[in-house]
Amino acid sequence: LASQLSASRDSHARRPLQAVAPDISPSELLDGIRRDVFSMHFQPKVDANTLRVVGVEALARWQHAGQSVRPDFFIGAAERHGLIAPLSRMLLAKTLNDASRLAEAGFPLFIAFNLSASWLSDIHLPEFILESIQAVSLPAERLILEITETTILSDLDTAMDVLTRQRLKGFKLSIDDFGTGYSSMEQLQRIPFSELKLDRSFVQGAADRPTVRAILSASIDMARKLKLSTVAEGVETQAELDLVRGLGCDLVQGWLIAKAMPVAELIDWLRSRATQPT
Ligand code: G
Ligand code: G
Ligand code: MN
Repeated sequence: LASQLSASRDSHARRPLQAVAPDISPSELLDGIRRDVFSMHFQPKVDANTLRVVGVEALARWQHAGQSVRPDFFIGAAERHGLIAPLSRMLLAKTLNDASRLAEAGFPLFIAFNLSASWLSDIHLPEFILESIQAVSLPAERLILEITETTILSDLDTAMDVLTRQRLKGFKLSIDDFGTGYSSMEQLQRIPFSELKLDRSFVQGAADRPTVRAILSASIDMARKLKLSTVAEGVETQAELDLVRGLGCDLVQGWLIAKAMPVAELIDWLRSRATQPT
């Protein structure tokens, strides 16, 4: 496992990686949970115009040999081995714990957590999440649940039931990786989302491909009409920022602003940003 993890650590090919990723066995996962090798990193989401930080997305990491391995490996493996619930419960607890630290440090930001497809089919999930946030006194409206477009489509009925109850409890719902799943708005509008995250392949492709730009532009317009706030993912350059800002995108997230980082580093980053002139 050690060599497999380090061999693919630097790969950026997210989806192809999943297909070739070596499987992680149930006992390796359980052992990882027991030894507490997982932690959360946080990537800022900023206002596209003012660059003010409004929230963060929690991204799971496996601390391994001094490196942090991205979740492509272990999330998929946990789903296949029926271990997504214990893993996700632990990741949510860590996220909420770090969210408390952030709030105590004076940064009551929106916290986005990625919900796995297989955890979503648990009908007790809305109650569980509510109890979890109440335990750390986080207001429900501060939690955003990101669900990938493909997840929603794979079981629209269950997704609709569980997600609607989550929305009723006050959490915000976000459509993640929009543009990759061929869903129709007719399907998506049946679920009470408040945010649409434009997949980074569209954001990055829009600069030099007019057809991609047209899709991006149409998606942003449609989102606005549906009163969804929009987030451009994977913004790496000033040109990409200018482009999505020009198209009317509300928020941006990407390496141009910051990579995901542990909560202590995030607090330092937020503090140094607060004292800088803009
Ligand atoms: O940095 P990045 O490699 O972190 O994330 C890769 C993918 O893994 C993202 O698409 C993200 O949705 C997913 N992911 C990251 N953290 C989590 C998590 O805590 N739970 C789930 N289910 N997916 C996650
Ligand atoms: O959940 P989601 O699919 O949105 O996961 C975000 C993923 O995108 C994470 O793997 C994160 O590390 C990655 N990411 C975030 N910002 C950038 C960026 O600017 N460029 C690239 N290539 N990847 C990014
Ligand atoms: Mn996400």
